[in-house]
Amino acid sequence: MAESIISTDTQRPERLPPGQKLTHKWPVLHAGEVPPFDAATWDLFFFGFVKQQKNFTWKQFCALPRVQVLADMHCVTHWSKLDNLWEGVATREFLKHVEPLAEARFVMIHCEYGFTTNLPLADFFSEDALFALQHNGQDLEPDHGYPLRLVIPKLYAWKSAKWVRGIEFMAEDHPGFWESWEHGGYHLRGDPWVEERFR
Ligand SMILES: Nc1nc2c(c(=O)[nH]1)N[C@H]1C(S)=C(S)[C@@H](COP(=O)(O)O)O[C@H]1N2
Ligand SMILES: [Mo]
Repeated sequence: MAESIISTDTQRPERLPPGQKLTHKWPVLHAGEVPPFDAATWDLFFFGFVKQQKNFTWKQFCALPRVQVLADMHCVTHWSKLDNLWEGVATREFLKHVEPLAEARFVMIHCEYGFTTNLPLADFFSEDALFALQHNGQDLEPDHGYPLRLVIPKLYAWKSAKWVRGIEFMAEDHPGFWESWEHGGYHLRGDPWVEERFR
């Protein structure tokens, strides 16, 4: 049985962060094309400021213990989708396999076709953060990140990177795709409760 985790934001009396509206549909939002998936060549690579870099094949990733996380999703474009049940592998699980160096304070998430997003290390290893394979009992749709996306419930949804392939541990913070000035200058952290929308 997968361990069950409830994201603490789902227990707030007011579920909607300031400036957000409820949606019951699930909008699709990303830059560029939906990538293909090939289980034979797919891998998930942990590198940068770690004691030893580590690579997981699809088979190795699928053998890891699972968690289920109930969480809300808040997009910076003002929609929120509540009560998502994600299933996958907790980011914390990887602390058993990868040892970040003392200097590591941020991560850069690397995805198919070069999409990136940056996060503080503490947010990446938040107790409700996971690499999700499923949403509400179904494998992710290609549009929503199949086979694997990151889910960081406590931050705006652009940090929940779809089609994730690599985690780079960094000593200093660097802007990812949406955080760069060319693509909108989104906030380096992105806490929806204090409207960290832009930097
Ligand atoms: N690889 C990738 N992941 C991404 C994005 C992207 O452009 N590329 N956009 C982000 C944004 S802006 C949002 S709001 C969420 C939306 O997830 P959804 O399409 O599953 O609703 O995905 C995030 N993950
Ligand atoms: Mo977004």
